[in-house]
Amino acid sequence: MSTLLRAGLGRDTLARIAADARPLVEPGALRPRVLHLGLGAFHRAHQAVYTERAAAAAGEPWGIAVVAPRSADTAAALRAQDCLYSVTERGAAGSRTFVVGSVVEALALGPDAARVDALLAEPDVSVVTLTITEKGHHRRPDGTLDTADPAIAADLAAGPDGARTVVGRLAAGLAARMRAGAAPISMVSCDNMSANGTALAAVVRGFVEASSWPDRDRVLELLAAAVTFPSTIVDRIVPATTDADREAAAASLGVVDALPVVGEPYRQWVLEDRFAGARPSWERDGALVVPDVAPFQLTKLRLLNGAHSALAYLGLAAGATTIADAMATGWGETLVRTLAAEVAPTLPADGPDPSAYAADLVERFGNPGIRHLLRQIGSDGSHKVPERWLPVLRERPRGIGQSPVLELALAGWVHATRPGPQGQLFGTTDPAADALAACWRDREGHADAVATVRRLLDAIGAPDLAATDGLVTAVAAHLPALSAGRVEL
Ligand code: CS2
Repeated sequence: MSTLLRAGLGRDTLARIAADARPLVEPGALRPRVLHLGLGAFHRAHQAVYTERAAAAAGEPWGIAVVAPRSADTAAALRAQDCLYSVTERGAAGSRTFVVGSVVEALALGPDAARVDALLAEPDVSVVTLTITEKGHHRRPDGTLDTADPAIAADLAAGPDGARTVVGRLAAGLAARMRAGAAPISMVSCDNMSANGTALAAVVRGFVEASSWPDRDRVLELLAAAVTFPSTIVDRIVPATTDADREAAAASLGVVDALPVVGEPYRQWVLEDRFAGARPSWERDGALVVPDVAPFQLTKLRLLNGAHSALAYLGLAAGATTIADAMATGWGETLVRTLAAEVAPTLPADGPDPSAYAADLVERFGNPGIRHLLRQIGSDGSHKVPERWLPVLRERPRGIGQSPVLELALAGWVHATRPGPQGQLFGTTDPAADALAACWRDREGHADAVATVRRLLDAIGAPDLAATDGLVTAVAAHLPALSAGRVEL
């Protein structure tokens, strides 16, 4: 049946869906007790699933109010479906589609600012989760809030009611909650950054410090006493949804879902045990709540995300389109395994075993049901590369050829920042694209490979690595082969 003839997903059409594909909770019985910022596919396939299952297992009414930082359209589309949407898990053994019912309210940060503030002030809301991406933090390379960033500067100038960034809105909303003496609250970062809780705390506190609020010192004290920022590791491969995914979800459900998500069957969530108040019992759905997440966090960032970025830039240079394509080349699997061996000495000894982790990655990245575009992973490199590769390069010996896999990967990124006909080469996007493009020319308009590599490293906050002769020489030496589409591992 064509999608034109099918009814849309909503509470009144749930009965048409197979019983084992319906939500595990009764959406009408839930209250918004978690506020989530960042309405992307990842949240819908990850935290929202854990929260639904935790609520169902515990019989507690944990609903989520989701906030789209930019796209009012996504929030409206979700509202049009009574906040219901489907997840399709695709693995080697086939696929399964089911509807998730934990989202109870969908808002857009700009138009719905007053409602977001009201939720932040609500004592019953004791958890905020966030997937706002690395760039959504507006950090300087040293981790402090970039008050010169135009969006942050505008929020600081606008005052508490006018904040449009997540960081500004959160700072203002938390300040109001604290002033009103409402209950403590936990801010749970779910972005791919090391010590992500600490990173989020730094920018929220930084916003309050930079504000002109007369009571800002008092607000800072109250935040320190009543707001916690646990670090977490989230993991699930969830590519951007395509039209084909929408068709497949409709065919499976029998109703049209405008916002389906597709992901691998695997998922993991490790949370630091530092909560200020009540939270869903996510561990009832397999989440791990541990005293220290660092061993898991560094392993995941440096091995999974690090390998993802390396496959993205090298794969694009070699003409591949998806992660599975890159894995099917002669070098893909070797890259994942040798990168893990290179990174292993920089990982905490009490984390997962790096070579076993790499073996799992080979299988996950090769999943034939998942079309994860290299262009998507390669975007925002100026924010991802400093998290995924640069700390490893700093911790390893610095001589030429000392980190051969990361030198090659870095050359892949350098190559991808080259200005192309539409922005960056290969169509990757980056908020720093113009600054990166400018690194390809010196003041006289000449391009010298070693100098370009130095300027690019400088531009992403790594002057120390830019000054490391062995590294920049090795990276520059890979560029001619990459320009010819060859990955020489
Ligand atoms: C990816 C991640 O887009 C990217 O940069 O590396 O989104 C990755 O798929 C997830 O972190 C997997 O958990």
